[in-house]
Amino acid sequence: MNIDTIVAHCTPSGSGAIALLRISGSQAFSIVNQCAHLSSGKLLSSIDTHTIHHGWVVDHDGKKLDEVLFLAMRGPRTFTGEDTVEITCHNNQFLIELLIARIITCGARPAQPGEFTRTAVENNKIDLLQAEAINELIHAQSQQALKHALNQLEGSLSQQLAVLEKKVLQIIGLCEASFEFLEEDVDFSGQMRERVQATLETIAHLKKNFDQQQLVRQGVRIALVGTVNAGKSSLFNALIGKKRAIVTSIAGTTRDVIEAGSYQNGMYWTFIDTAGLRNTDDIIEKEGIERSYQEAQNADLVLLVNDTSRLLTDAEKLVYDTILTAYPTKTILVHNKIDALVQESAKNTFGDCLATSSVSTKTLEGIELLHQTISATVDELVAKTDCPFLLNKRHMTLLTSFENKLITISDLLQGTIEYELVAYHLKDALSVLTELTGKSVSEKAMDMIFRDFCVGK
Ligand SMILES: Nc1nc2c(ncn2[C@@H]2O[C@H](COP(=O)(O)OP(=O)(O)OP(=O)(O)O)[C@@H](O)[C@H]2O)c(=O)[nH]1
Ligand SMILES: [Mg+2]
Repeated sequence: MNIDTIVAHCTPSGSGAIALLRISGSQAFSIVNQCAHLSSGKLLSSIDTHTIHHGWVVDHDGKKLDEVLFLAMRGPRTFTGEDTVEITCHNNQFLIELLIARIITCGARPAQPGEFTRTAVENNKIDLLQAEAINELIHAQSQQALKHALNQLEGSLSQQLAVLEKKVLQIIGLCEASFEFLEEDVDFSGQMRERVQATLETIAHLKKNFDQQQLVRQGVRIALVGTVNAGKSSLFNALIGKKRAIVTSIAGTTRDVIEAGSYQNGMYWTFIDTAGLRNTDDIIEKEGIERSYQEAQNADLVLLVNDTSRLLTDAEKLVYDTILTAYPTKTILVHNKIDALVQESAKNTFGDCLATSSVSTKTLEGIELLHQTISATVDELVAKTDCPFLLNKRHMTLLTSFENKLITISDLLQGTIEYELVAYHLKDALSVLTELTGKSVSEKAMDMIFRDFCVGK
C-alpha cells in the first residue's frame, strides 16, 4: 500500500491542446483541494465521486494558474484503487511543470515510472500480466499486437496460467494423497504422470508462437542482403519510396546498417539496408558485413538481392548458398537489374526459398509485385500467431523454468517414487508460476489442496 500521494503528467509531451495530470493516493482530494478553485464555488474535497468540475488551479495567493477540468474519483473504484483526481489542463510544458510544482507544494510527490500501474497491481485491481498488457497496448506496433494486448488486459494470459496453476495444484493433491495413504496401497502415480505430461503439452503450446509474437509486437523486420553493388540500397529506396540510402556505382557504398519504417496493412514494417557481402580487408567494411549477417539472422524476412547484370563468382555463390541454407523459410530471392540482364543463367537458383522475384530498381519493373509478395508473406507470418496474448521475455523465461521443473518432476515419477520430494518440487514449480502473475499463492495453494483433495480428515 502506497502511503504517499503521487502526481504525474500522463499525456505525452509535445503539441496538442490538452494535457492530463493524475494525482493518486489517500490525500489526493485534500491536496488538490488546496490549489483548486471550482467555478461552482464548492470545495473539491466535498464533491461527489466520479464527477467532473470546471475550475482553476490557483497559486498560494489565489492567482489563477490555468483553467482546467477536475475529474474526481474516490477509491476503490479507480485505476489505482486509491482516491484519484485527474486534471485536464492546457498543454504547455512550462504550465504543466508549474501545476505539478504547485501540487507538490500542497503535499504530493512526483510519481516513479509506472507507479500508477504498480499501485493498481499492489491494490489487486489488476495482476502483473495485465499491467504488462497495458505497456504492450501503449507500444503496440501492429493491429494484431493491439488486439492481443487488449485480450491480455482482459485476462487472456492470466486465465491460461490459472489453468496451469490448477493443474499443478491437482497434481500436488494427488501427491499428498499418495504420500498419506502410502500404507494403504493407494497409488496415484499413473494419474500424476498423465497430468504432468498434459501440463507439459500446454506449456509447449503456450510457448510455440513466441517468435511470431515478437513480430506481432515489434512489427516485421525485413533485411536486404547480398553482394556489393547488387542494388540493395536502390531497392531499399524503391520499397520505402524515398531516397534514404546513398546509391553509387562504387562497391562497398553502404557500411552502416540503415533502417526505415512505415505502417503497411496494419503492421509496422522496418526495412533494413546492409553492407554488401564480400571479402575485404577494410576493417570498417568488415564490421558492416558482420552486421549484415546479424541482421539477416534477426530479421523476420530476408530479401536476398542478386545482381543479374553480371555472373556471380563461385565465392559469392557460396555466400548466397550459405544464407539460403540457413534461412530458407524466411528468404525471398530478388533478382535485381533485370533491365541489364547479362544472360538468363544470371538468375541463379541457390536452393529452397520462400519466393523468387525479378525486379529492376531502375525501371521499377516488378517492384509492385515484390511489394505484394512481401505483404502476403507478412500476412502469413502474422496468421500463425493464433494465440490471444503476447508473451514477453519475462514470461518466456519463467515458463521455461516452470517447464524444466516439470521435466524434473516427470523424471522423479519414474520407478520408486519419493512423494515428499516430488511434493517439494511441485510447490517449487508452483512458485515459478505465481511469480508470473505476481501473486503469492502458497496460502491459496494449501486451501485448494485441502478443499479438492484432502480425504476427509
Ligand atoms: N541497370 C541497373 N542498375 C542498377 C539497378 N539497381 C541498382 N543499380 C546500380 O547499381 C549500382 C549499385 O547500387 P546500390 O543500390 O548502391 O547497390 P548496393 O547493393 O547498395 O551496394 P553496396 O552498398 O556497395 O553494397 C548503382 O550504380 C546503381 O545505380 C537496376 O535495377 N538496374
Ligand atoms: Mg548500399
